[in-house]
Amino acid sequence: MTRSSDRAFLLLLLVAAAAAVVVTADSGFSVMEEDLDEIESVVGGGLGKKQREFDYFALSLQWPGTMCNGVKKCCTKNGCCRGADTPQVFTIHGLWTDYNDGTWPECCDGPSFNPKEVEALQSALDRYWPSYSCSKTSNCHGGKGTFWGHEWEKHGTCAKPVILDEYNYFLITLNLYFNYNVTKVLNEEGYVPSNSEKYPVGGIIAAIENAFHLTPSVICQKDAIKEIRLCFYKDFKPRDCVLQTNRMVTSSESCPQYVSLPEIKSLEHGYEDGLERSELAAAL
Ligand code: U2P
Repeated sequence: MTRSSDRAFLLLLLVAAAAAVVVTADSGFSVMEEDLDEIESVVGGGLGKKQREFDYFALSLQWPGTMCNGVKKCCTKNGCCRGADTPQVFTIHGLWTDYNDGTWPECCDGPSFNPKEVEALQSALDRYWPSYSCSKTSNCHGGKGTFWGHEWEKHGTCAKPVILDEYNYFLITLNLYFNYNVTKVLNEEGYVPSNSEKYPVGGIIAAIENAFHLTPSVICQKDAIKEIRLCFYKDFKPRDCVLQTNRMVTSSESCPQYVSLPEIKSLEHGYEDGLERSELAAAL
């Protein structure tokens, strides 16, 4: 698809998504928030246990500069390996359903991932929701499959009664992602990718708080930002993420006071064992 047809597609997507969010949020709101807490509504559990309805959404975004740091080998589906098209922005990890106590339901009752359901969103998903691995990801049924299938089955199936099907799970997630542009907010505040600068994590959190009126969760790998999570009520209004509990953010994922936002390397498909094809060609 060309850039301009891509833009037209995204515009259409946003219009459709806005409508979907309104419809879905309305139906979600036919039950009062307090009642939702009361109702031990069973959303089913692929793990064989009953799981009550979730409390809020977390949109988890990944930083490719950190995700691609340790990549040893490229393959076609790895988002790190797109050469000049390697993402230069935070990309989507998933839209998660969380409980206020820092735990979450997962693998709820629902259909397995069906790629046909999201064909209309394929171009946006490829670009903004890439996997950063060549390996297949575990699904909820004991097998392995795509990253998108993993996210839908593990988290999307638990989003009832707000999100009822796979297509809307992906559409609503893309819509939130486009409406809450973390990369733009950080860049405008001077938090730009760099392999030498360190930024105060408090400044990064404050920039997002000011822009979106929510307190995000920030996840690190050593001192590099790996993920930023934005949280939303069930009507998709912004809310603070729950204070990071041990289960949500293990000690190895918590950030130091000063963090980096590593530059994004553009690896080529032929990249293997630390040697890019272009480097290999130059060496011969
Ligand atoms: O943090 C490690 C993995 O735990 C899952 N997670 C974390 C926090 C949260 O609020 N909800 C949640 O599901 C994620 O699992 P994944 O979707 O990657 O399988 C997260 O990566």
